[in-house]
Amino acid sequence: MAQSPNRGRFITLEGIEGAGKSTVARLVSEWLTSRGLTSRVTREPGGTPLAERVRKIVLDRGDEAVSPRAETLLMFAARSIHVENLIRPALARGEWVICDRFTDASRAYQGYGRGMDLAWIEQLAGAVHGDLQPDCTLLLDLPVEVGLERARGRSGVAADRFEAEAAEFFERVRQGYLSIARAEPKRVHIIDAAAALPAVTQQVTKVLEGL
Ligand code: Z5A
Repeated sequence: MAQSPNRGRFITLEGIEGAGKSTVARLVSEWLTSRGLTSRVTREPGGTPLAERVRKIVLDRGDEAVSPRAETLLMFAARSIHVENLIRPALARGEWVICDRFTDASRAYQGYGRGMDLAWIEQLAGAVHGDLQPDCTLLLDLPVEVGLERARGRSGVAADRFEAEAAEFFERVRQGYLSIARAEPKRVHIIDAAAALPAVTQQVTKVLEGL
């Protein structure tokens, strides 16, 4: 996307389940507000009413199988709606967009986790948002068992198709995320998310100040 001087910044949050993305999204939004910047917190899959309907289709555990290929396509269908109807318009208005997961999640979960061809995922990314990339990605990294324990500590919500996966799956996803971070160190900042919240906040703030 040709960057107009007034365009907002696009920040994405990534990590395995229970890494603290929603918590950090709120923190980033408050930090931006305290500096007089308007921000918009959103998530994937979802973020708009129509994309949230696709989210339900792809996450719900139904009787009918969803192949890794179909899962990947549904993630990008939801992303296409989200990019066109929410992300691009908000950035054009000068708002900062804080997105809980974006295409790195497709690379990590569908690519490294499910074994889908990474080159094919890049083709889909190019078709859906070729000229729009995150300005900054915070990768909340922590051991799988810590993330799963945190996530499962939340009561009252039935496990979705991902939450029902085994620890080995999340380990592949975590290693995938770390490979992405090694390949793009300028964009992807690794945050030690196993640390207590004040220490996480400190790491995140340091990255934001550098933007
Ligand atoms: N998915 C995909 O496969 N491909 C794609 O392209 C996309 C997504 C976009 C839904 O994502 C699923 O979609 C996801 C991958 C797939 N499945 N999985 N796994 P989601 O982001 O909606 O769901 P999630 O990853 O399960 O999010 P989450 O469990 O809500 O985690 P979180 O937002 O990272 O964590 P949190 O809610 O902020 O924190 C979890 C708990 O830990 C909570 O009680 C906090 O108070 C606590 N917490 C947070 N930080 C700390 C620290 N530092 N110390 C102690 N406790 C903490």
